[in-house]
Amino acid sequence: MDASATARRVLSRLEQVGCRGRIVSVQHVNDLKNGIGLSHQQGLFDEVFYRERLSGFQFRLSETCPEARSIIVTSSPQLQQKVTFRFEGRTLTFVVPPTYSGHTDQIAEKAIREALTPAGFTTQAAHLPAKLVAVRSGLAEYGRNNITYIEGWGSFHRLKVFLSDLPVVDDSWVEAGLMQQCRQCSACIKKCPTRAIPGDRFLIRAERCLTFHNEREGEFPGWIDPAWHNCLVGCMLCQTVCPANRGLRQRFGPGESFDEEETKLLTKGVSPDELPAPAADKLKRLGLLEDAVLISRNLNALLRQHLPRECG
Ligand code: B12
Ligand code: SF4
Ligand code: SF4
Repeated sequence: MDASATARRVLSRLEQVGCRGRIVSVQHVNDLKNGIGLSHQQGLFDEVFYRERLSGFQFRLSETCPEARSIIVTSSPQLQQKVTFRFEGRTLTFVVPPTYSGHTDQIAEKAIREALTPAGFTTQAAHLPAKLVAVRSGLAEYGRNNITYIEGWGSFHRLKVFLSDLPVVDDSWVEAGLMQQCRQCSACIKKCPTRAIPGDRFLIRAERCLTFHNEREGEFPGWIDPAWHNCLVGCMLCQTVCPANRGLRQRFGPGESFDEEETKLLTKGVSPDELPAPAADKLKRLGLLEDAVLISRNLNALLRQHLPRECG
C-alpha cells in the first residue's frame, strides 16, 4: 500500500474508534520550536513556568528519532467527571475536567498502529506542543482562553502527538487561527478569577492560571483566594462560560464515589501504593493515581471551602 493510501487508512481507523487526526510533515517541527522559542525570547513566559512545563519538549528529532517523516496529531472527546466524597457525614461533589485521563491516547495509538503496521510503518509517542500542532495542521482552532476547539466537541477533547516513518504526500500547514466566535466575545477573560487571560495579548499568563498551581507541588501562593478553587484538579471556569461549549458543559462521564474511609485517607496525603486497591482503581480511572498527593492538597482546599468549621 502506498503512503497516501496508508495515511487515509490511519485517519479513517482513528474515526472508527471515535478520534480525529491529521498527518503533517516532520519538517514542521522547526516551526513548533520557533513558535515556542520566539515567545520565550520575547519574555512572554514566566521563567519558572517555562522551566517546569515547556523546557522538556523534544524538538531535536534528527537525534532522538532520525527515521521520523511525519507528525500525527490526534484528538479524542472527553467529558467532565463528577467525583463524590463522603466526609463527616456529608456528601460533596467536585469536578475533574476533561483530558486528565490518558486512556484515549492508548486507543488512538492502537488505531494508528493497526493502520500502519500492515504497510510496514511504525509509530511512537512524541513530546511536542500539542495545541500548536493541532491548530497548524488544521485539526483545531484556538479559543481566546488559549485552549483549542474542535467542531462538535468544543474544548472537551484531549490531544496527543505521535511520530511516524510514514512519508507525507498531502501536507497541510496553516497559520494559527482564532475561533470565529471569539471575535465578538470576551466571556472567558471576564470569568477567569486570576486574570490569567489578558485583554492586551493572546498568550495567557500561565503562571497565574489556577491549573498551573494545583498541578504542581507545594502550598498555594498567598494571592490565590481559596474561594477560587472549583475542581479537584485544574479549573473549568473559562471553558464552562464559553458559548462554544454550549450543549457539552452539562454532560458528565460516569464519575466516581469515595466513601468516608477512602476520603479520610485521601485527605491525609497518602502515596498511591498506600491506598487500598478499590480507591486506587478509582483514582486510576480518573487519570489521577500518580497525583494522589496533589489531589490530597486540592481536596483539603475544597473541603475547607465547603465545610469551613469542620476542617479548620
Ligand atoms: C504547559 C501546559 C499547561 C500550562 C500552560 C497552558 C497554556 N495555555 O500554555 C497550564 C498548567 C497552565 C495548563 C493549563 C491547562 N491545560 Co494544559 N497543557 C500544557 C502542555 C503540557 C503544553 C502547552 C503548551 O505548549 N503551552 C505553551 C504555549 C506557548 O503554547 P500555545 O498556547 O499553543 O501558544 C501558541 C499560541 O499562543 C500561538 N499564538 C501566539 N500569538 C497568537 C495570536 C493569535 C491570534 C493566535 C490564534 C495564536 C497565537 O503561538 C504560541 C506559541 O508561541 C499541553 C500538553 C502538550 N504536550 O502540549 C497541555 C494541554 C495544552 N493542556 C490542556 C488542558 C485541557 C488544560 C486545561 C484546560 C486543564 C484544566 N481544565 O484546568 C488548562 C487550561 C488553561 C488555559 N487557559 O490554557 C490540553 C488542551 C486540550 C485542548 N482541548 O486544547 C493539553 C493539550 C493536554 C492534552 N493532552 O490534551 N496547561
Ligand atoms: S469564552 Fe468567548 S472569547 Fe473565550 S474562548 Fe469562548 S468564544 Fe472565545
Ligand atoms: S483554567 Fe481557570 S485560572 Fe486558568 S485561565 Fe482558565 S479560568 Fe483562568
